[in-house]
Amino acid sequence: MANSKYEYVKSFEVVDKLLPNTWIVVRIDGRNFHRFSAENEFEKPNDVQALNLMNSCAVAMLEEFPDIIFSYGVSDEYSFVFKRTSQFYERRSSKILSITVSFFTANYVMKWKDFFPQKDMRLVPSFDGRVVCYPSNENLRHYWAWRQVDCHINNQYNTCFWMLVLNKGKTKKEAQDILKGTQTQDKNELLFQQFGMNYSNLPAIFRKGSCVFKNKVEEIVKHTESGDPVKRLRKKVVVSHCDVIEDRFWKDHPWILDE
Ligand code: DGT
Ligand code: MG
Ligand code: MG
Repeated sequence: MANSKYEYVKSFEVVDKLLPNTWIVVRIDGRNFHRFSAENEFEKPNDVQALNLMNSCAVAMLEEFPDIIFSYGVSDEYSFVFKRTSQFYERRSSKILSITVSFFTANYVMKWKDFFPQKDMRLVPSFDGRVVCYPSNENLRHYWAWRQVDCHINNQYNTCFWMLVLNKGKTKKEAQDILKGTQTQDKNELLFQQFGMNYSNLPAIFRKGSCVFKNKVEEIVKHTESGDPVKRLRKKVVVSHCDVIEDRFWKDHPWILDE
C-alpha cells in the first residue's frame, strides 16, 4: 500500500515502552475529591460506602485485566500492580495508564447507584494517574508499606480532627492547633481520654485500607454418585484489609510476588 504524503506525522509519536522485567505500578487518585466528597455528603472522616465503591471498581479491574495481580486502595486513591512479565499493550505507558484510569472511572459512575441508591451523584468524578516501574520485590513491598503507613497517619489524624470538630465543637483551626506536633501515641491517648475511643478497635477498612487480589479458594465443582463433594482450587478476586507491611501477608500469599 502506498504511503500518503501525510504519513510522516506518525514519526512524531514518542516511544513510551516501560522497562522490561519490572513491576508496573499504576496509581490513580480522585481529582478534587475534597469537593467531590463534600458535594456528595460523604461521612467524615470515612464514608464506608464510598470506600466500598472504590473497592468494587478495583475488583472489576482485576477481573477484567488478568495481568493485575494485586491492588491497594485508601481514601480516593488506588494502586494496581501488573506482573513483571506483563506484555499488556506491549508495556506502552500511555496505553496502560489511560486504560486503567478510564476503566476505573467508568466503573465508578456505573456502580454509584449500587452503593448510594438514595443519592444522585453530584459533580462528574475524574481520576489522575501515574505509572512507576519497580525493579525488585523489595522495592515493591516498600511501595505498599509506604501507602499503608500513609493511610495510618492520615486516618489517625483525620479521626482526631473530626472528633474534635464534630463532638467537641472545636473550630477547624482549633482542632489543627491541638493536633500540631502530636505523635501517634499522643493521638491514641487523646482519642481514649477525650472520647473513650480505642483507635485499634476502629474498622480495619479505615485503619488499614483495602487490598484486592486473587486468592485460592476451594470450590465444590460437583458431587460424586455417593454424594461426596468434589473440590477444586480456584482463584477468586477478594477484598481484605490486611497488614501489607509485615512479612505475614506475603508469606501466606506467595503466588502474588512469585508468579
Ligand atoms: P487532588 O487529588 O490534588 O485533585 O485533590 P483532592 O481534593 O482529591 O485531595 P487528596 O487526594 O489529597 O485528598 C482526598 C480528599 O478526598 C480529602 O479531602 C478527603 C476526601 N475524601 C476521601 N475519602 C473520603 C471519605 O470517605 N469521606 C470524606 N468525607 N472525604 C473523603
Ligand atoms: Mg485526590
Ligand atoms: Mg488522595
